[in-house]
Amino acid sequence: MYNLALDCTEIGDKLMSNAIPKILVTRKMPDVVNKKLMANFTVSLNKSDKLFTEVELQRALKEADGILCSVTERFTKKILNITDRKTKIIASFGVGVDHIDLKFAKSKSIVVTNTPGVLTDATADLAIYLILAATRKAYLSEKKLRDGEWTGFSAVEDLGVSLKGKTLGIIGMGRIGKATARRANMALGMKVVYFNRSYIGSIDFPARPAQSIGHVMRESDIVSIHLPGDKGNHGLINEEQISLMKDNSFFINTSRGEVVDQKALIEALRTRKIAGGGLDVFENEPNIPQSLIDLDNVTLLPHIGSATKEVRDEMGLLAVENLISYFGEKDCPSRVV
Ligand code: 8YV
Repeated sequence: MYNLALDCTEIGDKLMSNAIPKILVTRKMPDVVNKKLMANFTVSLNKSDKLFTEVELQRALKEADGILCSVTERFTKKILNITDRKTKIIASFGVGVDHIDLKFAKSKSIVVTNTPGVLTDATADLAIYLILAATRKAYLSEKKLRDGEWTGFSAVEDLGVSLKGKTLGIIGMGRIGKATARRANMALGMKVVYFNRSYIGSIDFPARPAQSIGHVMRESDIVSIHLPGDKGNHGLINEEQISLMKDNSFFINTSRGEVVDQKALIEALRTRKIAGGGLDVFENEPNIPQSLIDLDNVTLLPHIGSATKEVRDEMGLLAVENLISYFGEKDCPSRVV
């Protein structure tokens, strides 16, 4: 029987059959997801939601046929490279798979799946929220009110900037980049300029491609980052790129903290080189430098891009669908490698 160090092992309906694959779930999941898992597999849940140590992750790889993980579990080469590994599939809860060494997983024939599509709208909604929060000085204004420093209406203090007619620069015009741009254009009346490494054919709203990231940085009133967190993208938005931004412009990131030189960004915000920002992702989460916390011209959120009840259910169900397909010897709906 399943015997992991965690405090909860739950066994699905079909425990007694040896043929039922064993799935280990690294984080607490929505009820509907647990139910579907237990109807199909022998399941080990993590009810306390305690993070796995490296040793526990390796033990999981030795004991489970499949693992349902989240962004908090780092499947590095070191972790994956064990001789007696049983796990054949890692179904990740989320679209970004930068926490898994895909190249190594592939070389060991470990299948990796993700959950694209279902979180696009929620993440784009949050990018728009951050654009509005940054440009309307939401954090500063709310802080003033809560600190009892609001003395009443002023026609001239703490003014933000209007979005209509301003240019939103999208870096990474994938699903979420497009959904953010569409909202900005159609709902807020913004112009859109974007950079994407590969050619984007069909865009059903006005959007102008730029030649390079630098062009987007230069031309935009608001820059919004939608790049995958692959190693090749780490630090791509560096000091030089940030220095190209317009004075009084704003910086938004809902993708991965690692794609931005966080120190350079903090400096640009601190010196008011740029007017403000909105960040849902950070380098080395959940550690946030005090120098960023101290700034009042940036809204900071704890990686909640996909955090709605509906979307988290859908993400989990898609992860389970991937597992069911894999063990049913069918094509997984969203296989990465
Ligand atoms: C998830 C995300 O919440 O999907 C992603 O890549 O960053 C988030 O929306 C996270 O990955 C949970 O594992």
